[in-house]
This record gives sequence, C-alpha cells and structure tokens, in this order.
Amino acid sequence: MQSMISKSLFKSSPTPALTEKPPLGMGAAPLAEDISRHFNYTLGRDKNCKSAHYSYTALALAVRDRLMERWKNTAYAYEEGDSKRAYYLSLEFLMGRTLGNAMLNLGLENPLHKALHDLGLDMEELIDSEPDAGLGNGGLGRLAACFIDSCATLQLPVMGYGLRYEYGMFRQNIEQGHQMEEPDHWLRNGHVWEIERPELTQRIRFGGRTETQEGPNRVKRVVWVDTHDVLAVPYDIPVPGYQNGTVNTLRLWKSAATDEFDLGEFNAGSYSESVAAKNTAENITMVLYPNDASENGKELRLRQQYLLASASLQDAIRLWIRKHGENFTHFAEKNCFQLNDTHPSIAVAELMRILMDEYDMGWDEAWAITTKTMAYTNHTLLPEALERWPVRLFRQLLPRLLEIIFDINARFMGEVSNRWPGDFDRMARMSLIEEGWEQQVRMAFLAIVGSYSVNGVAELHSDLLKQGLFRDFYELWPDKFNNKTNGVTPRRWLAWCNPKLSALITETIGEGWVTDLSLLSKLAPHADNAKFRQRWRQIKRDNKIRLLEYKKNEMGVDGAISPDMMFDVQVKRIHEYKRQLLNALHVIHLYDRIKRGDTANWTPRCVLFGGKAAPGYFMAKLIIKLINNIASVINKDPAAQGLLNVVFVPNYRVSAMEVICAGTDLSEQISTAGKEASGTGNMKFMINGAMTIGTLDGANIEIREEVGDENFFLFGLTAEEVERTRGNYDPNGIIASNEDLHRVMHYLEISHFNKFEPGIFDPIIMSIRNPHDPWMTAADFAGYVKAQRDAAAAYLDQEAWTKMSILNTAASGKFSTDRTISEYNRDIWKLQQVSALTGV
Ligand code: 26Q
Repeated sequence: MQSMISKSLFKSSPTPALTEKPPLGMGAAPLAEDISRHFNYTLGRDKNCKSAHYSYTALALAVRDRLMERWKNTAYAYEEGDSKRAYYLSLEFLMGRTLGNAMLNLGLENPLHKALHDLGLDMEELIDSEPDAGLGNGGLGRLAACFIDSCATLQLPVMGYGLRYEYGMFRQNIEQGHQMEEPDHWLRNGHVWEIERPELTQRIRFGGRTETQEGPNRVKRVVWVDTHDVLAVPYDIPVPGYQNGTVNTLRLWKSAATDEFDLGEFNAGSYSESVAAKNTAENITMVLYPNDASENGKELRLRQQYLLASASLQDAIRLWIRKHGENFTHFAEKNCFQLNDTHPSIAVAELMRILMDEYDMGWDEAWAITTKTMAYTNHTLLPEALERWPVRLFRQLLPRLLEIIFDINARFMGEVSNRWPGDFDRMARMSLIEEGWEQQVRMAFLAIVGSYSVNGVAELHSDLLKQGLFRDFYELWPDKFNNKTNGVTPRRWLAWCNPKLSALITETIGEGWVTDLSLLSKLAPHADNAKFRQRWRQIKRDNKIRLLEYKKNEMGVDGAISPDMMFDVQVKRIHEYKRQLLNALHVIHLYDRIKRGDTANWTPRCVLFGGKAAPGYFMAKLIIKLINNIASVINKDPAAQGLLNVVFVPNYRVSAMEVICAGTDLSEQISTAGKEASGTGNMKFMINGAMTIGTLDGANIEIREEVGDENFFLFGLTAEEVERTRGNYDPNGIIASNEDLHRVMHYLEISHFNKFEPGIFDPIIMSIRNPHDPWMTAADFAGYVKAQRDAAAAYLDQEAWTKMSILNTAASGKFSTDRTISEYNRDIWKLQQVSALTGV
C-alpha cells in the first residue's frame, strides 16, 4: 500500500532545481506581495470578495510559506545528526489558534502590521476569524500543546502524535441557563496549517483472530488473521520554536477505509455492508470524546486509542528502518515514547507485537526495548477516572494485543510473587487484569509495568500517587517514580495574550524572559516603585476593558460592569471536584449581604464563570444552570447594581482564555484538596498578575511557595484532613452552626433562584447536605468566605494590591513549560539539543 502510494505520487524524484529555494523575505514588502499573490492566485479571489476568511487564509499562507524552509531544515538536521528522538503520544492536542503564535515565533509581528496596514486589512479581525483547533477537553490537551511549543523552542527533536478529529470539542450555547451542545466542524472552511502526507499512510488492523504458525527454522510465530483493516493517513502541522529556526512537527492521524472494503465486499454484492464497513473506518477519528474523566467501555474510543498507538509506532519504526535497517540493537537508546495519561498506553503491547510478530524478535529482547522506551505521565488521582477495558471487548477488537497483555501479566505476576511470596492479596491488587463479574484490563498498570518512568504533574500529586493509587508499584520500583510539575508556554500565555504587559516587562527587564521565564524575578524590586505600579495597574485595567468587550461580543449583550470592579474568575471544565458550586454559594452569600444591607467598605466585584460540562454529566450541567439562574436574579436586582455582577461566558476555549487571563484580578483555584492533579489555568493567571484564592491542592501549593503566603489567599482542608474527615463528615451540623451558610442554603431551599422551575436544584441541595459528599463543599465554606473577605479588603488598597500583582508575575518563572520540558529531558528523554539554523 505504502509503496503503491509513493510510486504514484513521485514518478520522478525531486531535483535541487525543484527543492532548493532562496529564503523568503521577512520584511513588510515581500509579505504584502505574498499575501496579495495568495489572495488573487492561490485562492482566486477578487475585489468583490468581502469575507475576512479569504484575507485570513492569504495571510496564513504567506506566514506558512516562511515556516516551510525552516521545517524542512529542521527535519534534515535531525535526520543527519541521527539524533535521539522523543514522541509525545496524546489523544488530545488543544492547540487553539495558530496564526498569532506563528507570527510571534517567526518574529513577523511588526512587518506584518505594516504589510496589512498597506493592504488595508485589519489584523485583529483576521486573527479572530480563525477557528480554534479544539482537539482536546481541557488541561491535559492544552498541556500537550504547551509542551510541543517548548520542545521546539528548546530545539529538542520531539514529535507530537495525535488524532485529527473532524469534530473537536463541542460548541457550548447557553439557552435558558442550560448548556446546549453544538457540533464543532472546525475543518469546514479548510485548515491551512496542515499538510496531508498520504505517502506515509499506515495500515491498522482490527478484529480477526490469531493463529500459531511454524516459521522457517521451526520457530513458532503468531499471526493475526482475518482482520478488518483501516488506514491511518497523517496530516502534519508545523510547530515553530521561538525565533530559533526550528520547526517541529505535530502529526495527526485521520482514519480512512482501505480499498478492499469497496472491492471485496462490494463485488460480493453486499453493498450496504461494505458501505457500513467504510463508515466504521472513517468514523474512528470523526469526533473527540468530550469527557475529561474517563467514560469506560466505548468501543469507538478503544479504536481511537489503538489507531493512534499503532500508527505512531509504525511511523517511528519506519523512520528508524530508513536509517538503520531492521537492526534494533540501538533502538531504545534513540527513541522514547511519552504516554499522555493511559489513553495511548496500548502502545506498550503494540510495540511488543510489532517487534515480535513483524520483526521476529524474541520476547525478552522485545520487552527490554519496550521497557526502555516507554514513559508514562499520570494526570488524575480520581480512582473512577482510571481507564479499564473489558477483556471481552479487547478480545473481540484486538485479540493479538490481549494475548500479549496476558503474557506481560503472567511474567509480571511471577515477579510480584518472587518479591512477595504467598502475598496473593497483593498479586490480585497489582494484576493487570481485574477480576470481577467482568474481567477488565487496567490500563494504568499496563503503562506502569511497561514504562521506565512514571510521573505525576505536581509535587503533591506525585506524592499521593506513591502513597495511594500506585503504592504497590512504588514499593516494587521506587526509582521509576518521579515528579514533573506542569507549566504553560510563556509565548502564548504572556508574550502573545498580553501585549501591553509584555511590552512593559521587556522595557523594564529586557526581552530574555520570553525564553527564560525565571528572569521575571527581576520585576520584584519594581513593585516598590509607585510610577511602575501605576503603569502596571493601568495595563490591567485596559485588559479588563478588552475582556468586557470580548464578553459583549460573545454574549451579544452589554452589562453595566465597570473595569474598576474586582474581576473574580473561575474558568475550567465544570466538575464537582473543582467546586464551582462553592464559588456559587459564595456569590449567594455576597448577595445575601447586599440584601441585608451589610455593605460597609464593599468591594464591587464581577464574578465570571466559564467552562464546559461533559454532555452526560448531570450534576455538572445542573451547576451551570444554577450559576446562570443566580446571575439572572442578581444582575436584574437594582440592589446589586454596581456592587455585584455575575457572568457565565459561554463556550470557554483557548482563545477565550487568552483574553480572560490578562484581565483577571482574582483567580479561583478551589478544588477539594487532593483532587486536582496540578491545574494549569492557575499558572496562566499568576503569570498575568492575578492573585490566587485557593486550596492546598495540585500546583497551587507550589504557586504559594514561590510567591509567599502573604501574596496568596489560602483556605480549606488539606488533602490529609479531607481523608481524615471522611466517615465523620457532618455537613448538616456545619450548616446549622454557620449563620452565613445557613442563610445561603435557605435561599436555595426556598427556590429563590428557580421560582418558576420548582425543585430543579434539589439534587444540588442534597449533595451539599450529604454526609458522603466526596467534595466536602460545606466543610470549606467558612474558610472560603473568610479568604474572600481578605481578598476583597486587600483589593480596596489598590497600591498594595498592585504590588502583590507584580510580585505574582515576578514569582511565576517556575511555571514555564520550558522548565518542565527541560526536566523531562534531563530525567527521562535525554535528548541532545539540535540547531536547525545552519543554512537558514
Ligand atoms: C478517558 C477515556 C474515555 C474518554 C475520555 C477520557 C478522558 C479524556 C480526557 C479522561 C481524562 C481527560 C482529561 C484529563 C485532564 O485534563 N486532566 C488534567 O490534566 C492537567 C494537565 O496535567 C492537570 O493540570 C489537571 O489537574 C488534570 O485534571
């Protein structure tokens, strides 16, 4: 198949006359020239074309042209240096928009401003016409996007492998306060940033059965037969480093039907079966699963996972063979696969299959290679979110892989019983196969057993993994376990999204911070300079006005919100453990104070919420409805005018956060301690000078360590206290003895926010009053209200607040993914930096 495609595409091989071009001009004139050429010739538009889409595309193509030569040179540099490579395997890459980032990283912002001005085009309008690439749910997917940005900036040979979903994260509309989901057909108007590479198509097998055959010298080998095959076609997206000549690759697979489907079954007369089979093939990458906690047992999801793992491994092995032939002796020294959670962890078994069944390797050699190349990152502590697949489904869909998993498990159980003879409880706990009414494969355990590194994403999270979920494995292999605290890319999350603050920072400490965020610490002394504070405050205010403008455009209505109010923001996926409900209870409390006339020294505030709920998550959707109902009562009440506003911004996404984080005063990070693995929104806010109100959870702990406890509004039970409280938690006692909470509950219980929708919030009331409430919302209410009071009081002293804001930015240097990726590289990948600049 592969050779057939390449033959038909390249009848004659390209010559230097065809491939070697002088570098394109980076000034305004050649840029304007190219934009206009693409508009008129590539796109065939004329003076009657009014749509911003075509001007955007022409601009994007002119920028893309400038990435191409750097992209090729980077590939050549990696190939020639025979560099060790790492592959980041992820079911999600939440990239957001590409144009602005490409402009920034190529250093084209100024010349393009001039070029577009000369062409009479409005840069902002064009930038805003690009749809977000929403190929992820939330933190895990956005982390992958920040990681590949940092890898390119650090000039590391890292490729991202993911899926090219036709439909990304759904669009969220709010109707009568309810979340409504709409499909996100983000590719409808084409995607200029991708290059299809049909010549690199891979074949993926499903179904069928296995047979043992005798090979040439009587060696037994397993063959997987009667399979239903699917093709995986790669689409490459350039990932530019920051002004360094490097352009790495994000390779996304699209599923497609093989030709056999049409020919074989079609000729046999079973037309509808053959079309249905074609659909099954093409459905695999049709849609992103919109859950950010696992939804178990869906066959299509397992197909997605296997397609990604198999196509990516085959592709990496193709690259290897091109250079080294079928000699795998040094494969493990030169390749590393980082598994983004358990979603691609079937890769462990798939690499074994490829090495044994396709390249005749024995078990021990294949296992040695696998366990020296795989590394696994865990992103959750919630036990219900750990992936398990029914053995029955595995047998049906991936029979050969199930055999291999059973073989891995048999050998692993032998190892456990050697180490702890007779400890059958432990064996049952550690088995890759969970027994029960239905046997299940524990994907996290497969990932741990098959990897040489297992990491969590913040100090607390990594510690809790070792003490809790993965304790047995930690006792067996303490050296495998490590921590890599998350970060965010400072290019998108400061340089790009906050141009005014970036300019002030660069003017004050120079531009080095863009690639060395620790340099932000040089801002600290300026916190004592009144003139500097004044400029800092003015920029935050401008960004708040920009946020209000954004809100107006997204919601179609204007509200009486002043930029002088405190902007108190919680944006993230809606989940009970993240406790948007606690925030909502506090809003009701503020409203109650207003109604009681308890408004002396009041800090006017705008409480902004945003986030999507998984479509099947009843409680999360009900929380959205509650927030919207509260908002509509409060915003309409003249008593609250100028004192309190509540906003739910619909369709929260990457491009929304770019505006939101720059205009935030107070960042809400209020999860039940021990539940949020890290959080990364918390870091975006901090870098942009917001104060955090938060629990001792995830990376909040490290944020507070960096900025000092006097610059952080802390409250709530610790992770240990949460666990100790379970079993004797008495929310009704707490409510009875806390006047404020009692009154808040009263508002809910008299249906104050749902007068015409009786009873709809009863499940929320019951969850707060439930002694088994896993999120212990009532337990943290009093502490939260106190911390909110402190924050409000602090905001009244604008000089002191601004100082804290500056100190937050100054202390945020640790939370760059450049630091995170350097640590992955130092401890796990061990790649050499490769400069692609030679020649460019
Ligand atoms: C699994 C199986 C089937 C369908 C969906 C899923 C699925 C999809 C996405 C399960 C989980 C996710 C996403 C998890 C996630 O975003 N976790 C977050 O990862 C961030 C980056 O490390 C952390 O900062 C957050 O704390 C963590 O919640």
